[in-house]
Amino acid sequence: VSEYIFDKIDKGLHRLPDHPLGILKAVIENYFTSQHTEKGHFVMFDDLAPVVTTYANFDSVLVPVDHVSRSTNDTYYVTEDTVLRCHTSAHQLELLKNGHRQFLVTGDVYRRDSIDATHFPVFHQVEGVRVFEPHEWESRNISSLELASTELKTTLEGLVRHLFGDCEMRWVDAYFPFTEPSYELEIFFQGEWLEVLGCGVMQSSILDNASLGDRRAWAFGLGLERLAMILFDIPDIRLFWTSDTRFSAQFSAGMFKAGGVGMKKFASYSKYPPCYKDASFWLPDDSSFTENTLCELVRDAAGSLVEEVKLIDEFTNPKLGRTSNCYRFTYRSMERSLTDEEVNKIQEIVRARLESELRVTLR
Ligand code: FA5
Ligand code: MG
Repeated sequence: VSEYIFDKIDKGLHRLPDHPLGILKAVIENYFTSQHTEKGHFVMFDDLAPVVTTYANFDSVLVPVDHVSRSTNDTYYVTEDTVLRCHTSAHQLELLKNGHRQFLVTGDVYRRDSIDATHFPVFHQVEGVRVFEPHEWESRNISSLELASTELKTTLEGLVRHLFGDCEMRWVDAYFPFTEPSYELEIFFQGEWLEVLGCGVMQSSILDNASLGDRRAWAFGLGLERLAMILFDIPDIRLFWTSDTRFSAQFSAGMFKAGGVGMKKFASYSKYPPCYKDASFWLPDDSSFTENTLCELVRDAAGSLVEEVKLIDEFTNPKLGRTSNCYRFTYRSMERSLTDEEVNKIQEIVRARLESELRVTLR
């Protein structure tokens, strides 16, 4: 785990009442508090520790032993059998076993991922779980699966309407090892469909493991940053980490208005100019090079000054049997203009580490 990531642990942005993530979390919790079920209110958790066992993060939610998400290319390992959780689903089984039947878990999660305006290696999720009793579907004369999936979609569509009023959204069939059927919800934002949550009907074997074999449950996991970007019109995910008061002064607890009607959006202060740097290199002959590793290296060298890392050209020389990649790095500060010297220095470090750590041959 790099210094840059390590430094983010325990920042607890979602527990700051005047931070956009804290504001949105409170709105979501209030929405679920208003959903009275026969079991009463949802129970809220927001300070479960982010270091979890590989059992909790993967096995407890049925992630196969050979699944890519387990690799060090995707997940930050702390020790051989502990990781920085890559999703809040890591807490599902433990909380069910502790007797909870409907709950939300909000927390920071960690992933090695690509770099652009909607991806960041540390982000926040809200997990929701609700368990149904046999009489709830029997009394309605429908199957347990139908009850859980219908209720799931209604609840989440209700949440989206509560947040945004009328907005363009669509359900997409998805796959998660821990739910069946599974869906993702996308919302139209900045000219593109943005995936905001994954959800589904919980696999029976998870309920079995919690001694709840005769019940049904739904679960969802939403990305708090993505929803906050839409709600407040925040253009770049790095802004959540800024200490610039031109950002923080625009947010306060209680500013949310239902459906977003009449709510003040974020007024972007002027964007500073970007600085582009390209690097072309031959990949090493083994298949050790990955984009995630590259992004991790750049994030470590540039911190939040890197805005995007993008593959712009790739070709294989058939005679040499070697592949060349050209990546474009976009550097831009959210707070100030960067100097040429500063960017050149970062890029020099990136280039040197590309050769020494990722063993590419710069062209
Ligand atoms: C999951 O993490 C599942 N655990 C969600 C789930 C829970 C499904 C319960 C079913 C039942 P996924 O990897 O798609 O799924 O991430 C969920 C959400 O997190 C995404 O929809 C997105 O909103 C957000 N997200 C994912 N990666 C990033 C990232 N790098 N930066 C910011 N947000 C992200
Ligand atoms: Mg997804």
